[in-house]
Amino acid sequence: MGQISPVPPLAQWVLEDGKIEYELRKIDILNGEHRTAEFLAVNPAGLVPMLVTPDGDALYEVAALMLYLADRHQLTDLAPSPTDPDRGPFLSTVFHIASDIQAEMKRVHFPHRLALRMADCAGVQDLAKSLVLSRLDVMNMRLAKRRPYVLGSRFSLADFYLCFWVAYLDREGVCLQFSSIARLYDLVRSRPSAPPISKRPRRWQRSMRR
Ligand SMILES: N[C@@H](CCC(=O)N[C@@H](CS)C(=O)NCC(=O)O)C(=O)O
Repeated sequence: MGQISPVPPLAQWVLEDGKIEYELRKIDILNGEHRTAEFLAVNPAGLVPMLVTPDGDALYEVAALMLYLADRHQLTDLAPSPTDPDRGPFLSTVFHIASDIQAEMKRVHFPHRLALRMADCAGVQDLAKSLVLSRLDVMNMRLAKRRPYVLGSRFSLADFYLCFWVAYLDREGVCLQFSSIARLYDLVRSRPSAPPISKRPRRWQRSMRR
């Protein structure tokens, strides 16, 4: 699984953290490798990352990959088990990040996919940005109540997932506005097996200042 873009390191981090054996195959989306007949035959959605399981299933959607790996390998330090009372808040956060934060960020990066005319791109991007910020605001309020991690005193992959996107967007801009997210970010970075969250190359960053 894998390719040269930001989303794959999320699943790869779970593989590394869980010491799960895997083989990485790079798919170059800049050269359209995710649209070749060979790739589409395995994953008709044409998206990376994709994980081919030992049973031969081709899975996609990075949040699903992380949950699948954590559950299958019983990585309860990363994801509370189905009978754990923390499972509900954990799933709710992961799904919120996947569907309401990450998806909106894709619009920040690729506004032309939604705009009918080039002139509308700036408006699409501004709207997506303000939606991301309002959702980060909610996340910040939740973290202020149940702190410092998403699940209170316990780290989980939901923290890593959120911080990954904060770093990817504009870490300084987001942390200046949301103090509980800033605290979480520092904690996640200082963990002994610190996940690979870092400032993205400038060409990928988008300012998130209001
Ligand atoms: N919802 C998917 C989004 C995956 C996604 O957008 N991947 C990008 C690379 S980071 C991609 O495959 N882009 C190719 C395209 O959109 O054509 C997920 O969370 O895995």
